Amino acid sequence: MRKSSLRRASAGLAAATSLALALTACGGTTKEDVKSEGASAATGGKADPNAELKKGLTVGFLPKQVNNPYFTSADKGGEAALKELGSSYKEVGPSSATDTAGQVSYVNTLTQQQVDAMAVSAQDPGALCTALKQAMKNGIKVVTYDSDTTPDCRNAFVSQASADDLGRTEVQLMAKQIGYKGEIAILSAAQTATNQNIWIDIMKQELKDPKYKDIKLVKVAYGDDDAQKSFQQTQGLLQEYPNLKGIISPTTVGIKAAAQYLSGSQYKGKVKLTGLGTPNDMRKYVKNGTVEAFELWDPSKLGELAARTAVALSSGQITGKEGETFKAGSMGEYTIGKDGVISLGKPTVFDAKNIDQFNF
Ligand code: RAM
Repeated sequence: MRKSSLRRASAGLAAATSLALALTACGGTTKEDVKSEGASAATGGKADPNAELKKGLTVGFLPKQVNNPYFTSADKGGEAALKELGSSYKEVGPSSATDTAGQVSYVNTLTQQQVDAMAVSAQDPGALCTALKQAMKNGIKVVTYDSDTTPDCRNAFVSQASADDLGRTEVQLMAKQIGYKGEIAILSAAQTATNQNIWIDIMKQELKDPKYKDIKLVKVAYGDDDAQKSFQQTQGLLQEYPNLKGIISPTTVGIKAAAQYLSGSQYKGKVKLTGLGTPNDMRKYVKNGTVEAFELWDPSKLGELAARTAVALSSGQITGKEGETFKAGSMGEYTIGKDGVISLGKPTVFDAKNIDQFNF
């Protein structure tokens, strides 16, 4: 763990400890409740697949970053599902994707407000753990979505697509576009982001296949899901590596900023760009020849599935154990996989042929 993360984590620990004392002292939760909830927090006891879905619950959404259109779309999907299910939605969260301490205090706020469940996209795999465990001890169900913590810090993780699929397909898309030859770079989000870091690890594994022997990954840069920083990092990559053939940006903020930079530069159409973006952000860059193909899932479906998972957990239909199944309304039936992971499905690849069929 980096020093700053350590500092933040211990600040989080202190906050969560005093919160626990405050909660037990004010009588809302007794020590016995805390103990028994704590023992079953990770597994949540026994699932009853026939349990009725509860109404009147409150589910708090805590994205990595509130002013990111990707999360606006994801959380709207959560809000609509909760409305349909007769429960309430609220959203809190930091405006910067590198404000881990802020995320910790939002977890504590939701715990203090005694929400029934929270859906969290983690900026850092470990930093939120103490606060999330405290929430679970207080009977709150914790679902991570988009970006996970370690499995012991939540009941279930709603994943956008398998990390393996995402990491490998991004390399495959890039390799095709550059004819399996040349230097490439990655423009990521925050250096601590769980989701991006897993995808990057898988990209590196995929690149070990002999068919990519003429491709060289020269650098991983971090734009922190900040448009301006991502734009500058793209510019920096091209200055530092004049032979660069392509950039993979596994973040909606990064790919948009990189497309904007390339589109107005001499590199337009020559330096290839792929990764994860929304069709609405990328449409103009596909149409003007800056970008050939990129991919994503539907963020609103991810938010919807996170909300439905939170309600199923709070109703006791599932506990987060591998093999449990539940019906996610019109989305159909989902089965919980290894380590409590629920996968939304396969990503969609967008290009000039299909991009106009999508509006998100
Ligand atoms: C950004 C965020 C988010 C990621 C998408 C692809 O909006 O980093 O976590 O899933 O990109």
